[in-house]
Amino acid sequence: MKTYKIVVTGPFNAGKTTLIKTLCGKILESDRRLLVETVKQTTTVALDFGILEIDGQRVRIFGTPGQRRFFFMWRVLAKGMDGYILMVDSQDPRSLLDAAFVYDYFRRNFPGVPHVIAANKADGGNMIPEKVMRYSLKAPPEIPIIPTIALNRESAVNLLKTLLEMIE
Ligand SMILES: Nc1nc2c(ncn2[C@@H]2O[C@H](COP(=O)(O)OP(=O)(O)O)[C@@H](O)[C@H]2O)c(=O)[nH]1
Ligand SMILES: [Mg+2]
Repeated sequence: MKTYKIVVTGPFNAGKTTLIKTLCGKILESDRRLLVETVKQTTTVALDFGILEIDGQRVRIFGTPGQRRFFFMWRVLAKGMDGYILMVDSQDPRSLLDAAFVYDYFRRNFPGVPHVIAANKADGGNMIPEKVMRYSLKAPPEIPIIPTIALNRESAVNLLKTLLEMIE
């Protein structure tokens, strides 16, 4: 059986842990309580890990921590990856700068690795327009920006399948 290593990255609160839970069901997670109360009470500090089978292929998924102070983990997790997903909260324009920082890091350090951008929380009313997202992230035209609902299995699977097709 063919096995893929996929990394899910992006800023704090974008929906990375949610996506991996939706795809894999049970996952190993490392969320810890935040010392300060923000939009959510816990955050991923080391990694998320889940595994699933899709169309006869095995996919191992690693989620990175979002906060910059844990960014030394990014390189560790990215080693040997076949592709990655950049998760962006399409309802939160303030997170675009952080998303651009993460994306820039990945493109610089892992050039040529296939990837897609998930415009997550597409179930909300006020999505950042695709053009604005592409411009802010400096995403090349050939990189798909896919409206995604990480809470929804069909949407999550569609996102992953799009990426796997780019790898083959
Ligand atoms: N409405 C909506 N909320 C989402 C979606 N995906 C994630 N969330 C919520 O966004 C918050 C952050 O998700 P989480 O997976 O912890 O983000 P992470 O920091 O990137 O791992 C949580 O409250 C999720 O329930 C989505 O597709 N739609
Ligand atoms: Mg997380």
